Amino acid sequence: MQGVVYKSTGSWYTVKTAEGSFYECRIKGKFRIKGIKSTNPVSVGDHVTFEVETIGDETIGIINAIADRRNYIIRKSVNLSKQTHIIAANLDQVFLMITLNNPPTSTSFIDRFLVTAEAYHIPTILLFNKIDTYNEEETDEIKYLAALYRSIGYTCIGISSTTGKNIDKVKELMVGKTSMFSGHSGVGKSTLVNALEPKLDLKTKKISVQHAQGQHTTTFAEMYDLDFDARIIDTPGIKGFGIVDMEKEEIGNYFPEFFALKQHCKFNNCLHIEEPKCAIKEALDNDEVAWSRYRSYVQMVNGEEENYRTDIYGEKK
Ligand SMILES: Nc1nc2c(ncn2[C@@H]2O[C@H](COP(=O)(O)OP(=O)(O)O)[C@@H](O)[C@H]2O)c(=O)[nH]1
Ligand SMILES: [Mg+2]
Ligand SMILES: [Zn+2]
Repeated sequence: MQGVVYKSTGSWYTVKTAEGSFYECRIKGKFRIKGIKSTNPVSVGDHVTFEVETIGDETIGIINAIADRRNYIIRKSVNLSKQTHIIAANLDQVFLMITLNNPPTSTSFIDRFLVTAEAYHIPTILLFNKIDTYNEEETDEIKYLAALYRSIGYTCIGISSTTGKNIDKVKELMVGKTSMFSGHSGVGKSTLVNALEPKLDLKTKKISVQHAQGQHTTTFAEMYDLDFDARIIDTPGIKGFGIVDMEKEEIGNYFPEFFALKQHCKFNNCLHIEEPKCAIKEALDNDEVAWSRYRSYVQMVNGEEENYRTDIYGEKK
């Protein structure tokens, strides 16, 4: 039989078939997936093949194959440096929720997130939440940001999860797809999901599983069906995609507006920092590339952490 993994607790996997039945499954033997050293071979969102076995009056599934992943997101395992934990697979899109204040979301955080999403090949939509709370100046700042990210090619929507403003637009984008909501704690992810489907009443509780060694706890993702033909993956306690290892030279490729220009740089290995005749720096001087974006880029190339808030023009605040 075939199905999609909706939940995993490390040793058991809940798999839903196309007919809509759920099976509790285990894995047969040890899986090795090419190129990934992962603590969990199967993750939420995986398409798997399994055989049904009946032991006594208990029916369980034995997973024997995983389909190739369209994409996946990982984070480093807490204890083992080289190992990674696959959080979720086969996402159609991620919604990054942003608020100006309560809590503040910096452009540096947004850009880091977008770069990682580009690297993982996951389309991102920016949701500027809590628009019911902003004064005129703050509304202008949101409009500026939305225009900036739209010009790069990202869909941006101003919403209010509490008043319901533009929630229908979010719904429309979700139909037929598997989505994930990300953003800092407090931006309104749970409130939005509850607004999308009140009866789901998303379990905000953490699904924590204590590992056998008792060294640390791990939180697992879970997939939910919404009644307008949409699925969401909830990742308790994980605000973004975690870390991804990237070569310096690679980072610029994940800034779409830089990538579009880089063929015009004099040097084809241009890092857009010190090099002469750099198309990105020229565009920056002509206000065709945003300073905040360039600043985020330089921070990433230099391996700096996002540790202070910048305003929309990239000035320290
Ligand atoms: N005014 C206003 N408050 C909101 C909105 N969305 C969420 N909140 C509030 O922000 C707080 C955090 O929301 P929550 O959904 O728990 O955030 P999460 O941590 O991202 O899941 C709660 O007090 C919500 O009521 C909004 O659009 N407008
Ligand atoms: Mg929440
Ligand atoms: Zn350049």
